[in-house]
Amino acid sequence: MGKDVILVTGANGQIGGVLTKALREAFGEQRVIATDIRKPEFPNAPFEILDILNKERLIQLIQKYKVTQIYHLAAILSAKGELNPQFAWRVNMEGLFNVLEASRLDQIQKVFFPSSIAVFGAQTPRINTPQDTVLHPSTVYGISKAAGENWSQYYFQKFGVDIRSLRFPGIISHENPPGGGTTDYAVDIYYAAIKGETFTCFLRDDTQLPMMYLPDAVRGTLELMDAPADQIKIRTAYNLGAMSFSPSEIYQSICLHEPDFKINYAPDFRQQIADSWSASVDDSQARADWAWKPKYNLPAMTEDMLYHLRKKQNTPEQNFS
Ligand code: NAD
Ligand code: AKB
Repeated sequence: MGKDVILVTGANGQIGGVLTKALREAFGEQRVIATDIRKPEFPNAPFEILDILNKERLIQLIQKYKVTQIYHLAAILSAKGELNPQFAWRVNMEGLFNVLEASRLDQIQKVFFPSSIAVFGAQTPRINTPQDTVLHPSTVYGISKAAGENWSQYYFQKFGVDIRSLRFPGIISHENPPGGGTTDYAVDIYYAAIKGETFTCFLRDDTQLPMMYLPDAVRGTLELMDAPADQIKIRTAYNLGAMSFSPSEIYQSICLHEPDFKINYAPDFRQQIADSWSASVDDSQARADWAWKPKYNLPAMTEDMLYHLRKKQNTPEQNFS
């Protein structure tokens, strides 16, 4: 992997924490500069405070560390974004512009920008959503991701910035907590099961959504970024699938391990957001172009999540909440 130096924005988030670890294993600890607006709980390898709205500081860090690649994860997610739409738009769009412009000016070799199933909307075919389809998102988060996909393609076509992107489904992980999305229930439900609490789900029992276990999302990101540039045929963002399930189905998969676990349903404003998204996606283009293949289905993920959360619960120094 040569002399690449990677800067990660939003590195303390649900995906950022684990992706940064994986990048450090691949490129070397000192070659991956984690950045975020807030300090990590346990700072170790290179970390810098960076508000992505501060373009001068971004450029300063790129020059200080001689950065060659950027993984731009900092964003405000769907549910949190609806609470303050103008702020979410500013962080998501101005933040992306700062990364794109800094990448163009400083000749960054590769950029990763995660998109989301939030780009889809009520007019999008809900089952097996095609790669090329109607994008009329209903949230400010989805609008910012759809615009971001097109800006990414623009910077690739116009300026040759090698920016690559995936439409992540809802991500589930036992490590860093999720940051304010519509799919967060699918993480919270495992914590409730382990703590022996009744879980109140903010989505209806039959709400099918595309989901993915974080190890698959991290591997997919590394594989996309490692693929030869001429294999990357989609310069907006690739659909990426792994599994689809409803709250009732994830509940049943947990009950196979925790038979006394109880759930009830109290749908809130997030139901409308979920109803506007896909139930499943067609990711055949990612499979064809750079050999994408998920490893985890719902039963395998449930077994692994419960194993890791039980271990965390039994380790006193771990913050289990
Ligand atoms: P998260 O909310 O857990 O983490 C985002 C991080 O960005 C946080 O650590 C936060 O402190 C940081 N941040 C917020 N504002 C910032 C600013 N102004 N400057 C710098 N940092 C700032 O999100 P995540 O789940 O880790 O998602 C990472 C990326 O992946 C996002 O772009 C998100 O849209 C995308 N994505 C996530 C999911 C998912 O299910 N987690 C699904 C699809 C796409
Ligand atoms: C959210 O629910 O906002 C995210 C996403 C699917 O982008 N998890």
